[in-house]
Amino acid sequence: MKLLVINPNTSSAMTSAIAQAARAVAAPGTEIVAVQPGFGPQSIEGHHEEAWAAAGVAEQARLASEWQPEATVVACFGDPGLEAAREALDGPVIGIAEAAFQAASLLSSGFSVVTTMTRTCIMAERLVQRYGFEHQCRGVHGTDIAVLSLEDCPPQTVAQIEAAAREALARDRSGAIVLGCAGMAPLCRQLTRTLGVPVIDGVAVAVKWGEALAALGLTTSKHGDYARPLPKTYTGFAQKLGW
Ligand code: 2AL
Repeated sequence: MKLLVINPNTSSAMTSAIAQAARAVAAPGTEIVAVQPGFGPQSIEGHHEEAWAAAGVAEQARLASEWQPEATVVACFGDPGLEAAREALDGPVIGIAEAAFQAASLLSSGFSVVTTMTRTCIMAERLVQRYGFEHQCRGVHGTDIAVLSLEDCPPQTVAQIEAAAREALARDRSGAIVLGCAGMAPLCRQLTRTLGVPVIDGVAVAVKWGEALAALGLTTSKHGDYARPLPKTYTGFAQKLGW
């Protein structure tokens, strides 16, 4: 099967790292196709950037609607453009934040999120509320590590994330850690070893659930709001991106 991974930011180094993390967990018969928007910010650490990233995901989902991947993963922790992609695509479309919250709530009675810039914490907290995980998520913790500094992650950055996770586990009395950025995917195994608790990388979980749902023959419902967007005229640079 072909599984599309959309990195909503425009860092090609991060797209490659995410693709590698996805391939590391994918089944032998799964081909990972990794893409990024043709425009927009190199990293997503605020509302303005996230708005552009959502448009970028809509762009990539529109382009992918021509070949309809069997499953799709939106690989940024804000899940930007997730529902737009569900309208465009027939296969399951999984956002890494939603997937990670679901996995963490199956593995622990409560989890903590360790993320990048402190200013992104409110975005993660709103996602927790939107998806209904207020009772399982016991805290969202910023590290003030910039997303792009994860591309070439030095040992002191890994140590900083590990320290924040340890503090979160103690302070929140939680049993699992959710990594709050797709750029942290390559660190998951190492952190699982050193922390001794389930560490959830949403990219890995979303790939496996995309595969599982597709294998079960399950697709995105086209009954209701995830039906194809209505045909209408798009203008400006989005001219070719409508239906
Ligand atoms: C992210 C992410 O996953 N990709 C990105 O550019 N920003 N998330 C985050 N919390 O910083």
